Amino acid sequence: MKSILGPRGLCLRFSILLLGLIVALAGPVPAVRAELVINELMAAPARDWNGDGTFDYKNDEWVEILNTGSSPVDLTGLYLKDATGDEYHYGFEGILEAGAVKVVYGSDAVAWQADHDAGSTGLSLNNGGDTLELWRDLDDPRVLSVVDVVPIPAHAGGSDRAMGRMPGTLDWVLFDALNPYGGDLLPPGTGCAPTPGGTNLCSAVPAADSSFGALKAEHAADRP
Ligand SMILES: [Ca+2]
Ligand SMILES: [Ca+2]
Ligand SMILES: [Ca+2]
Repeated sequence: MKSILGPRGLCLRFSILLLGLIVALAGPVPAVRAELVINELMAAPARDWNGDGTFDYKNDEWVEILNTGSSPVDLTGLYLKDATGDEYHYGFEGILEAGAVKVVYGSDAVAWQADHDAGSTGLSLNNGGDTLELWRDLDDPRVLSVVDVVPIPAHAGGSDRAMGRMPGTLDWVLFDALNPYGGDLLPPGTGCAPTPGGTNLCSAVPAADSSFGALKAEHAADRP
């Protein structure tokens, strides 16, 4: 009897069986996860952080992201915004290598906004408290997701005080060498120096629980 699949159909069926066998023998394919996080930020600069020779409260704000994963990440389609409004303040591009950080200054955001007819507010980090959000927004309505969100409490908005993740644990602390914080709110002070564009460095021992969950809960309790 002639096969209804024909020679090409039989060949295709054999190929599918062979592929299935190979996949079964190889086991599950390991997922490569992009682990991007907001790593450090400064809401209230009081000096020339972007190195353009002048201090400006807007241009010298900065935000740093970190690739905690084990493979490079394409940053296309990633955006920063704060708690106010729906407008993105900055759109990333380029590749971020595994373990690498990328810093965005307020002046970078102003330049991006000028190129995209998106105002001129810069990063717009409120010194009195804010929320910074990292979004993935590809031109596909199915691919819109929040990648990381960090509440910025008012005490983290002190002049030249950065807020960032401890190396290793990724818990939130203050990098407050330039303006030490002596209170007991989260994130706690460490006396360590801000590191815009560089890996966070700090050997201080932070408060027992400066995890994101604790920070978020404490910040929520501050709100009316
Ligand atoms: Ca600010
Ligand atoms: Ca400057
Ligand atoms: Ca840093």
